[in-house]
Amino acid sequence: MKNLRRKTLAAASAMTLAVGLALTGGLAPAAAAGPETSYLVLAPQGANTNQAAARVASANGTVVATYDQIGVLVVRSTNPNFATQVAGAGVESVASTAGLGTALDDSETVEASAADVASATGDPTKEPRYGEQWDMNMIHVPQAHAITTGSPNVVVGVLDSGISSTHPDLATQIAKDKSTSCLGGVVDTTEAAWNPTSSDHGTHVAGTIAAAVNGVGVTGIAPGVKVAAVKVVNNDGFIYPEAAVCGFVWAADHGMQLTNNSYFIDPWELNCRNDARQRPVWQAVQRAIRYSQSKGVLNIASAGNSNYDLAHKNTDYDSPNNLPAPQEPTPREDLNSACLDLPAEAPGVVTVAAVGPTGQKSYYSSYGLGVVDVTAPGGDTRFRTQGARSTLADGILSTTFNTATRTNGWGYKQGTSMSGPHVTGVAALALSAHPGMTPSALSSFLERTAVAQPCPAGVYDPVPNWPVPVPPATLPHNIGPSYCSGGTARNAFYGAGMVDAFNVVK
Ligand SMILES: [Ca+2]
Ligand SMILES: [Ca+2]
Repeated sequence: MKNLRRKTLAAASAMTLAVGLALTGGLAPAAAAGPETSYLVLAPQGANTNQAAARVASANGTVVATYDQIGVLVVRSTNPNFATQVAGAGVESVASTAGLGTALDDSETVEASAADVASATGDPTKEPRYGEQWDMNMIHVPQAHAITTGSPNVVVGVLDSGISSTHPDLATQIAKDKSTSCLGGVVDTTEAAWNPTSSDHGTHVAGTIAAAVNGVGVTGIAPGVKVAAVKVVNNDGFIYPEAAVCGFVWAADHGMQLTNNSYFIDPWELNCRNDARQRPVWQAVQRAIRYSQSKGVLNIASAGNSNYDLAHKNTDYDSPNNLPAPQEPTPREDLNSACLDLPAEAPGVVTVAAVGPTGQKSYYSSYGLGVVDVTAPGGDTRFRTQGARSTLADGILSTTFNTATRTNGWGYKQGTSMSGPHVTGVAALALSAHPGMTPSALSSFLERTAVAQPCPAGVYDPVPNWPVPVPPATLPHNIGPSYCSGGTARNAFYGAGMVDAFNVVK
């Protein structure tokens, strides 16, 4: 599973760190207390959390957040035996989340020069940097804006690393009263708490969805809607399950109709199917996702940047390179359906792959028949023209925030993290033009209006010998051949096709 090694390593380091802390804590001979650890405590589905809270107190835990809506408590405790002692009536399950943070797939930002300021015309194509926004032309954003730029009644939760509230292209676009940090599973609505600290990933995502048409910088897909920062990525770049739980519940309870999730928390890589300790954690996240859907939220998630077949990850083969297309690998029988990449693979979530400026699958985009629902521009800075080296301008230009110098700007990133917000922006336009659609109706509408795109024939390997013939071991983990299964109407690379901003509003 070489394609997944990087993330697995990141998660393993977090675990090592937790173990290291535990050992340090254990050195105090007289004290029974260990290091403070976060737990998710689940009450039985449908029950309130009163009984569970009482048990938490008796086991020397502190409830730091109560999610009665889904029967989940976020707890901290220094009691090394907390998980055992909290068990009992009113507690369905409990698990520590230590080591279960997943690293954000943060691609490098390449800063663009400062934007010129033009006069605000209301025409997105007159924004100073529009000439570099090939992605907006590809999904027909200017044509859509002739009909609507979106309604301020539509609020999109950006579950990410925060949004810069001082950015000239975003300051007017943020629903500040609905923005929060969810780090540690605990809501903190102060403006500083939901601004970016160590990553501008969320600022870039927010710009793609809703950067203003204001004569400065770039245009977003739906500049008439509002984005809310829901910070779930901690300062080390990890998304912990308790933050994701908090984020989904927050979005649901604050009238958001959409969330963008350009990350995934990935239990499968940690062998969750064999790990009883992890299962309650993922159950808590799944409860939160289901709850948000019940409150009318459509959640949109990126497929990942591992060039990996998500429909066959439960299979035994050393490498996709060994897979003779079109032969399909044999599924393993021990797949535990409770252990999926979340939220990308949770039922009802719109899962998004990525394409570059050619409209073909980005070299890094993960895929999977029945997993990928739609595709959208995410950039492809390597394989734009089937072998010619391309440029950084083949990434996605959006709003940035330099966390070292604390300055706002514009720059390029690429990834399914960037394609996801294109779908979210289109969904926001769709809801603006056709208010009141349920999440499932909106999801179907996005697929129905997408422009279907056939599979490339045979094995897809845009540049087999990029940039010169090199041993496979030295290639980046997400470069290599892949195989697209399925027909034109729906396939592994593009799902139902490329979302289209004009088709959803016309
Ligand atoms: Ca602008
Ligand atoms: Ca899906």
